[in-house]
Amino acid sequence: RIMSLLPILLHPDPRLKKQCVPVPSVDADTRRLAESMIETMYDAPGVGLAAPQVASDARIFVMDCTDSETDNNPLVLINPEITWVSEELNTYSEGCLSLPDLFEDVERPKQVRMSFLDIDGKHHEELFDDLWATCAQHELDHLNGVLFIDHLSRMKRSMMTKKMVKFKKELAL
Ligand code: GNR
Ligand code: NI
Repeated sequence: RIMSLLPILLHPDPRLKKQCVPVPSVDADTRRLAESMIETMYDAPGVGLAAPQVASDARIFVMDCTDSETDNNPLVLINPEITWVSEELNTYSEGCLSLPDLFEDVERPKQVRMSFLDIDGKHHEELFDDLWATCAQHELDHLNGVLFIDHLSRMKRSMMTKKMVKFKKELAL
């Protein structure tokens, strides 16, 4: 099977700020995109990857928070929606493949229920907890043009954006 690694967009990029569009039908193109996103996520490596990070505006993300390197458990979530959030909150030190090596604490509901379509177009509703819940919310944010730094103070956000502008300039040299 041919696998293709997709380049990951780096913040700041206008394509990371856009609202993504629902997938009208889960077809061969959708499956190809999801497969490439899974390969790109494992290669990075990351525990999640959202379509806008690879320059697609489809409402798709993939994640795998299993802590083993060998026993892969990728989930593909198409047109995901939050149907319930816990009152209990949880704080995680979050990172993002679009802001490499920058981490900051973000507080979010500790558990969420999400409805979504899988790669076969089948409807699911699943409860996510802890890192899975944090990751699912971080990825859903991406589909709405929101980055984890948007949950931080303006000062922290502008500091991290400045670092990324500098990093991207150095990359371009
Ligand atoms: O790899 C990732 N790790 C991570 C850690 C804490 C909270 C969220 C994440 S998601 C991130 C990959 C990514 O950028 N997904 O959009
Ligand atoms: Ni991210």
